[in-house]
Amino acid sequence: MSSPHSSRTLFAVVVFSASFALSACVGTGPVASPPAKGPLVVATWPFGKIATELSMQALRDGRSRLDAVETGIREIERLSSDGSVGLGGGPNAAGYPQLDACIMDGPGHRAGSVAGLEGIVHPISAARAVMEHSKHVMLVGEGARWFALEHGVASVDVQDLAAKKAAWVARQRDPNPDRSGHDTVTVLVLDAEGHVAGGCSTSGAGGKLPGRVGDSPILGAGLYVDDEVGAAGATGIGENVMRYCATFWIVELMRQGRHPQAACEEVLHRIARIDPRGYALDICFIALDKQGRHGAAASSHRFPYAVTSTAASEVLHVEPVTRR
Ligand code: SD4
Repeated sequence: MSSPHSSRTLFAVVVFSASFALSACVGTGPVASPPAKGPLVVATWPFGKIATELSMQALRDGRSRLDAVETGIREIERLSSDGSVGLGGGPNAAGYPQLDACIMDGPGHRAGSVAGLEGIVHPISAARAVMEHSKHVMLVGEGARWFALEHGVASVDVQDLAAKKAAWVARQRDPNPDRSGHDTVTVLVLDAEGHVAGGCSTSGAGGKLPGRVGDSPILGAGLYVDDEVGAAGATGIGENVMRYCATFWIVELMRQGRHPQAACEEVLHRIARIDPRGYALDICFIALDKQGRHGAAASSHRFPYAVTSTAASEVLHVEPVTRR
């Protein structure tokens, strides 16, 4: 026969379980993904599915998680698929692309990053070269291009860019620069051994000033990887990400036990609480943890992201977070 104490306990367990199930279902995003074993690859946007599938194939072929990250992102850079990543991406205000990218590996906490890169076909490979062949983490502009060329990363001629910039200045700069065409491919990889890595590549915000650097090549802003916890990546208006060290924050919430989905949502709410723009931030996050769980969140619009496991490859969607 159960004692009053044990029936109270049972009641508490039932109420707790019911409210947990409810909270898992009522959110704006999909029901939080259950734990799964790696390998797992997650990427931003529908075009990210091309990257996640190539990354998974690289892992299946026995290649490293860094090869997986680089292979997936290189293909998006090659395709310049939505006019936003790679040399075919959105130009800056003066009419030419300046590209940002970074790569980070969980084991060893190693990273490489390039920003304001001109005329380099695969910025992600340049970032990897910085990580693997220099003592540094980040190179920018002319030095980054020089380093990429030294390491054999494919390039195009940039001699006309100075003239483009001069013409833009002579036009007294465009009063209404084209702000369209900003997107980023961010790829997060959990390999079969349970290690994480990630990378991102972008042409940055449409209509940006020459020399503007966004969140994507900044560790802890556009990308962060921690081999004890997992990884997180961002896309959207970089200024609204980098002022909050958003991906570092997401990873730290996961370290405290949050599911990747909950961590992404929480950081959005916390940024919206602080920021004068509230939820009008135009930012999105993806995250995965070492247990093979993933999630995403978006501030202001529906956000599709790609997930490829050994069992399935799909584009999932999250609705913008419900304001609180
Ligand atoms: C940037 N975060 O440079 C990038 C652009 C982007 O969707 O991801 N847009 O601000």
